[in-house]
Amino acid sequence: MSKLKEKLTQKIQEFRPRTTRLVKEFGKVLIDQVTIDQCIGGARDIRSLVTDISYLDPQEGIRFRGKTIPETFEALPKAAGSDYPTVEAFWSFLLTGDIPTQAEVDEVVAEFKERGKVPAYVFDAIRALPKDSHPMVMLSVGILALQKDSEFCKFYNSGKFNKMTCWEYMYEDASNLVARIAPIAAFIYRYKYKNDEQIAVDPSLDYGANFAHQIGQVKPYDDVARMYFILHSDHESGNVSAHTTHLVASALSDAYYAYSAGLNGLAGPLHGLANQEVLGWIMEFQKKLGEGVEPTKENVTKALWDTLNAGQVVPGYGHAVLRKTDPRYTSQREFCLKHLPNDPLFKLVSMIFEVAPGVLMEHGKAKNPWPNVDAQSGVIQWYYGVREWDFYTVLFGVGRALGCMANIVWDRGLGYAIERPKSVTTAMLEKWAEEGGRKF
Ligand code: HAX
Repeated sequence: MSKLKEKLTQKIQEFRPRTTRLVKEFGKVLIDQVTIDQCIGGARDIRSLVTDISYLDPQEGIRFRGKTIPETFEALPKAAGSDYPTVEAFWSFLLTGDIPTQAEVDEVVAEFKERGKVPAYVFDAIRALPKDSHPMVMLSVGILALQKDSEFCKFYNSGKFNKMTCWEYMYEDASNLVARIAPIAAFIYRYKYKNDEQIAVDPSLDYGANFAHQIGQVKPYDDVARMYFILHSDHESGNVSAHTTHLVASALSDAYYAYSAGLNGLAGPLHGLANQEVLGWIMEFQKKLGEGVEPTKENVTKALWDTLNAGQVVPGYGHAVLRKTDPRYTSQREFCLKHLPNDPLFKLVSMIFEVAPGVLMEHGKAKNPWPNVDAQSGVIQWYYGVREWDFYTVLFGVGRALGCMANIVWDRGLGYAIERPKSVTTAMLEKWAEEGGRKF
């Protein structure tokens, strides 16, 4: 057994009594109430999911295992010659909550090279799709194709299924999925946009550097990949991709079924596709502006109002939980200030950042007028030559796999139940509205 799995076994065993005690001794303690607008309005803010892997504070933003983004980057061992930690170090941290030693990271790096070998039938399945399929379809199909080799599924069908140990098989699938999703994404990139001229894995490289290599990028894109995958990994459990993955896995579907479904949710324009929408919005804006015309605060303001007046959302702005600038936006902005401060697209995105919150406040609908992670991410990709912006959500999907997979391993480790909230009818809501609330 790998050291990481050994450590995880110990962590899960130590943790279990906490969950068991809460259910047994305090199961009926009230922690929230549900109102009609929450019921109709997307279950917003209802406290009904549990995760210890990340927590999203509306004012502060995300913490991974209790650490802010800068603290996470600071604490984890860095890739050789890099400012950023390896994805492997972060994976170990998300799973266990412990900062791994360099030796522990090296072991995961070596393990991922074995796990990361993608079976040929996955590529065949992707190649069987029309080439103008969206790359998120290709990614979702690629992940689903892996299901055939699910260890969890084999264990379930073995007749020896056991609720206490099934997490170990979920861990195998989750680790394989994380290790394989980046090479699958790289394959899709080269297949769809680079004449199917594939670049072989370089076994001397870590996860992020190998992804850069396989899509045909050079330094410092290795750091872009590491930063990008880590920043997009997890945003507690209520967002569509994480929640879908958790929900599907709660039926004891394996990691491949669950994450393929999660990716389909990520592909929505109100969620992960927003990064593609941001670039699309900017390109449309520049086209309308005409060649040689400089963006100004005035014409950016007008473009934002045009979008809002057309009944559309401003992509990259607003959030269901956050009520301030997303620290994932800030982290990417800091990268831009260091590496591409004079890039015209970065300057335009910075100008939108100056103007959009005021416009959204005046518009008066969005509860959070500040930028989210997607407002900044495309600029970096564009700068380094990854200009096929319909691919950007695939990059998000690679990163999000880390959080979703760590979560479903723990879900099985702690024996979380199949998810099944209760629905009501509109007539019931109307009755309770008349009566001033439901009588318990
Ligand atoms: N532009 C225009 N209107 C906006 C808006 C924006 N950026 N953000 C919210 N609103 C509107 C909503 O559409 C809603 O209008 P209606 O009452 O007419 O339905 C109203 O303001 C209240 O919405 P809210 O409570 O502030 O926000 P929600 O929790 O309902 O939605 C969203 C959160 C992120 C979906 C929303 O802010 C949005 O559509 N933003 C633009 C798309 C985007 O950037 N999505 C990515 C979010 C981050 C993420 O998940 N990344 O993956």
